[in-house]
Amino acid sequence: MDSHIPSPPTRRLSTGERENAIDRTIPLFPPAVEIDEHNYFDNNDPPEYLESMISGVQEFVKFHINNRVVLVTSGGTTVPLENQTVRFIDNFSAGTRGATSAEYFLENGYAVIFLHRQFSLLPYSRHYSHSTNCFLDFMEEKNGKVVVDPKYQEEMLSVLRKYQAAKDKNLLLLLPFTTINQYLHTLRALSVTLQPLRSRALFYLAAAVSDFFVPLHRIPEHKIQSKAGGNKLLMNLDPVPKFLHRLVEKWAPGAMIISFKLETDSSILLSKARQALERYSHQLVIGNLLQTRKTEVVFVEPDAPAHWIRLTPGQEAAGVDIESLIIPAIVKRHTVWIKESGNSA
Ligand code: PAZ
Repeated sequence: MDSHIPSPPTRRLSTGERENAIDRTIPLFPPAVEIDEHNYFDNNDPPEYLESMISGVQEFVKFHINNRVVLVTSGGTTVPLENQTVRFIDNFSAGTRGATSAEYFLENGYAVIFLHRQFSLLPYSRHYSHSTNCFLDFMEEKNGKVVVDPKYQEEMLSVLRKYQAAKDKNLLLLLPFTTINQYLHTLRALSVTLQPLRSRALFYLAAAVSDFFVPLHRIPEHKIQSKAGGNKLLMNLDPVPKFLHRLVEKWAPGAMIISFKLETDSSILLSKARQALERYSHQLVIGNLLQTRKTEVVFVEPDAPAHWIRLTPGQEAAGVDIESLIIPAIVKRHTVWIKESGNSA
């Protein structure tokens, strides 16, 4: 054995002790109330582009005033650690759930506002843009020109037609976010803008939203420096206010609201989903586990037993999207919601 190999550092690195991890048994933060809303939005500036983004949304809502419109949120929010951001904390989500769901909502006659993490997967282009699905692999050279490989012609034509139809009929509005602050400001402004649609508006909140953040007044302007001696970086994060109840009660009264609950421990999924439903008083929580999210989800709604939606092994092997089962089940519920509210469409 080589006696010159230095012994592993023992003091400077975290030992990863379990007692330092976030305790998942502690009760959830209380839902945000009016004062929390003021505190957050008065002290964390809106993104500069928000006004012009919202005027685009107003046009879209006017255009679809008699149609069903779904707001799909997708991808993870970031928490910047510096104002001129080099480092940030991220939330897991590739955007597959959101992008795939948006396609099935379009197929079911909805206009879609797609509020997504910038550079995450988008409806239609998702089929060809992921690193495991590079668009170049679908191309070939023929007589000095780039053409689609005949093997993929049929599939690509079908995707292209749906994409073009969504564009031509002005059915898809893409709005990006990156940080938790951009997401929250945009979500609030959007919700208010969708109010004229009343119960025809559907919120499908699939984005993975940060639970902790650094408030504006504590974010350093420049890149955090590491010092000689390898000091630890201690982070002091505030809880992100839970605005879902404000959304249900104040920002989007009358709309149907669906949130997602992601867990990794199957023994707590159902209770966490039920807890969220009771706390925020919305219409549906869709629970999913990180490990199985592409093959099973559970619907948790008021006064009903939990309802699992699962792909059969045959559907899984055939590459069926679970969203092709989720969205029709939601459309049915939304139809009832609209009828019961006395609205049409
Ligand atoms: O984007 P993706 O398909 O990789 O993941 C989707 C998901 C698991 C983030 C989504 O289904 C979800 O559960 N969103 C809510 C996450 C949360 O509990 O905050």
